[in-house]
Amino acid sequence: MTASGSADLVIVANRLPVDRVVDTDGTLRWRRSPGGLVSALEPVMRVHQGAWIGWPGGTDEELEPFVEDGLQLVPVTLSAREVEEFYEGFSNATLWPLYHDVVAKPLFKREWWEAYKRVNQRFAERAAEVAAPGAMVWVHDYQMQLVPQMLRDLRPDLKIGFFLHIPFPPAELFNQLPWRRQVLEGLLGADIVGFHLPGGAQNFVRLVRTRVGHKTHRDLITLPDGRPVRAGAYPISIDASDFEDLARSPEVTRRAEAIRKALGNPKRVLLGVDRLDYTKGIYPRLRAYAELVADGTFDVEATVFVQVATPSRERVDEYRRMRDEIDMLVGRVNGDLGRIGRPAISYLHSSYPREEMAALYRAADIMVVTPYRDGMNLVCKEYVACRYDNDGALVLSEFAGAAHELSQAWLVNPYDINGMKAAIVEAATADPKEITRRMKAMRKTVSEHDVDRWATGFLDELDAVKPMKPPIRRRPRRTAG
Ligand code: GDG
Repeated sequence: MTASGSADLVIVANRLPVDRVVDTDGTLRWRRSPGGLVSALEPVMRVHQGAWIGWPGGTDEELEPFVEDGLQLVPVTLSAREVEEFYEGFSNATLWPLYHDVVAKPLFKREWWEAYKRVNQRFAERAAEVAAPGAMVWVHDYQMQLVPQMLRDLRPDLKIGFFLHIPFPPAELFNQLPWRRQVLEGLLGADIVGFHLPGGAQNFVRLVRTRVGHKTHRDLITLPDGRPVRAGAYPISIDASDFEDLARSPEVTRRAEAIRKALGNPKRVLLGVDRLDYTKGIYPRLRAYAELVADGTFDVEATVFVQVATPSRERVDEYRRMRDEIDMLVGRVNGDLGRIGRPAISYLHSSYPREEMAALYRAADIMVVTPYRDGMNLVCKEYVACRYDNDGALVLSEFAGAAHELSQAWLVNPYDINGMKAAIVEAATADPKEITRRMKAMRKTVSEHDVDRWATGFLDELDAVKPMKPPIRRRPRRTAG
């Protein structure tokens, strides 16, 4: 058992919630990274004297723990080789495609697995050092699946929760992983293993029963020492009121108007916003739209598709290939179908401040979100939160976790190009009353189930976990003689 620290709540995530900024004079400072997870956890972090453990970006740099804006941050160093093997390799070229329906072929490399184990052990050791006796530790996402058990071995007194932000695949896919049993055993170190959807939790429980052989009953797993592990669904969300406030602000309102004007005041703006990732279904969505322009359903003088693709994982081969494919498609579509000052697709490979995102959401008549597979998808919830006028249509893939909550969207199968085309046309020609009815219902869901409810819901359940009594050690029997 490791000596304990003083944090009552420890967050373990691949990244720290700050980005390093180097000023023109060369001084280093940290800027809070935008994102729901940080703002959701910030209030509880403050109440609980929380600490956040994560990689600060960069390589081979030993940084001491530091406090930024009142948050205790504990950096974990990665070497250049570990970034390649643990992060780009095992996390993003093995687990990411495997857990997303094998949309791309997962690569299984033994040296990547070794790096994954090594880095997970380092994170677990850090958590063991900073957690107070009996503290809650919340471990996040697919990069950290071995941390729960590694941490429990070091600190059996802790309450450990795990949340997976991406889908958890069915046995038929998961079983491809050469280290499937070790990953399941790693996760079983937690008291609660959380997923976005009940289906993910069911896949996990079934795999534990069949692969590891533990007893299970519904969402409960009982380990041989009697410790229960609960698998549950905790659908993540956004800070809905914050997004709505942003969307209502005069700056964002003005910017939304300016965006439409810059686009030539078209009758209709369609929008896609995604990290440039092969799971997001950007290619089939743009193809579907291009066919609608080609067959005359939409005219480039009246309609435009704005696609924001935020740069992501640019050193992973599969991402480079996909970027080239999309560049080529957009170039061809605009070359064939665009007119001067009127591209069919306005394509932006760049990332923007949150205000600009809100302005884009405000400016768009139809939001098109068509992942092949997505754990949840926050973009569609952000769009809904920004539509305080109850206007705007959402076309949403049935394979996004969010489709389970936003059933009033125009749901599509991204593998079915004709189906997608039909849904886009339906959304574009729907009666305004119908659009309002659907948007109102989705807004109710998003405002009632916000990220704060997600975070407190999970942590309240973790807090209620009863610590296991340490096993009674029997004295060895004296043998006569
Ligand atoms: C994973 C799971 C799950 C994007 N571009 C910019 C920007 N963004 C923001 C969006 C949104 C977030 O990034 C993307 O979240 P998603 O949920 O859509 O997708 P992933 O990044 O794949 O997230 C996903 C999520 O984890 C949470 O559990 O929902 O299924 O894959 O918030 O707004 N933000 C800014 N500029 C950009 O250019 N400021």
